[in-house]
Amino acid sequence: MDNAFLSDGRTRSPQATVAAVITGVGRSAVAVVSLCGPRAAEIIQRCFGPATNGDFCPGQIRYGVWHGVTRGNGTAGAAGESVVVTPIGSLDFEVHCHGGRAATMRVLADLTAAGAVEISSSQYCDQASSSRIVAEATEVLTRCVTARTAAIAMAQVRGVLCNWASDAIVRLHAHSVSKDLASENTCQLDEVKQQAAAIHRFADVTTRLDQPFRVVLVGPPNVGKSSLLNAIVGYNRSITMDIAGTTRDVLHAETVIDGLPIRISDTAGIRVSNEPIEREGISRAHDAAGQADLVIRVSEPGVPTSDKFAATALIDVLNKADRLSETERSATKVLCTVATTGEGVGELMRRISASLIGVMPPVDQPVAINNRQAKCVAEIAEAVDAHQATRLLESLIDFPSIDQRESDD
Ligand SMILES: Nc1nc2c(ncn2[C@@H]2O[C@H](COP(=O)(O)OP(=O)(O)OP(=O)(O)O)[C@@H](O)[C@H]2O)c(=O)[nH]1
Ligand SMILES: [Mg+2]
Repeated sequence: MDNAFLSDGRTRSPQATVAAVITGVGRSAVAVVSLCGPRAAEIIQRCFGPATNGDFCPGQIRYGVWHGVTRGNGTAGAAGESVVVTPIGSLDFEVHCHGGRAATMRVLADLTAAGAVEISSSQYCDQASSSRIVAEATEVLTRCVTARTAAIAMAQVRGVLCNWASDAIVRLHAHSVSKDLASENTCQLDEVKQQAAAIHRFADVTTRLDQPFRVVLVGPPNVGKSSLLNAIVGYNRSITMDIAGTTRDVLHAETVIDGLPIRISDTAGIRVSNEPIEREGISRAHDAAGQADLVIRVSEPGVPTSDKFAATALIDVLNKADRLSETERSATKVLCTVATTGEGVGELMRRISASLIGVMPPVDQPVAINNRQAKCVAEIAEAVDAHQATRLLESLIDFPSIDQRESDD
């Protein structure tokens, strides 16, 4: 923490206590303001009234009221807001407040009024950790726009992957020093490799936590794809009309469902067509479905869904269910919706969320947050011996190697 810079580029004193908003700018339910330095505990005690008594311990979640500081002109801060404060270490705290700009800026203003120096999130990333893993996770965290993706990035900022890798190095090293423990060493290596493979299984999703999930609506013309998109996002993004072939291109809308950032795409109705523009639209619909995390295959009563899509996940929807009799409706196995009234759309959103959450790791699990980390864990999963695995783990963390540390000692 000795080489931090002030916002104007001057080097700050090594004793400075710094504050930075480390969550991304944009829609987010919760924002995180980090406070770090020798005066952090004193400043937190000045601004924050915990709901329960007792000393702060690292890793705790302390609810309470943010009452801020009385300003130099004698005015008191705004009315208290409920926040969560998490001590990370004796010198580091996180304040989790409402994600709106006013609430976040108020916390930051109180911290600086109490003596902290404000720095940008990128300056914070540069100095947050001696481990490259944590610095990379901090950088991704600044770009996450929903609470659910930020929680996974935040766990890595707190060191979940870094701790796993350090622990694996220690385990492999401890057993490699004794020849008698050769078989146990093989067990340790197998365990580390399995854990690396488990981390890599989620890499497809965890390496793009700052990107929305791709959900694509496909189906024959006129079944109500555009109407469903509008019902999901809550405004008329797409033109809807009782003419088959209304949508020609792929249209996108960004939304958040159950804390998941989602880019939902509407596509041209798929049918055999000789019309060049429509054919191009249909080809683009197939491409979009091929790259989707989730395909919603829409049909209407009497119109079969014959198309097959090689998507990771698929939800079938029967729209225009208002045209079914009660008996027909109860005999239908797929999800029924009426896009024009919103009926069934809530259930469709629940299924979208359940399907996508299924591809995400539990929040407290180590994850590879970028391609460098994903490549590294993939190689660890294939390591031929403990020596190679150790080298790869060290390059993942980017700490000096054990051999280097021993020769330094
Ligand atoms: N009765 C009824 N009509 C619907 C429903 N959903 C959509 N419609 C109507 O069906 C017509 C076609 O809807 P769109 O949303 O444009 O259908 P689409 O699948 O996007 O059509 P293309 O873009 O041509 O592929 C419009 O007139 C809508 O108002 C529904 O659930 N019930
Ligand atoms: Mg359409």
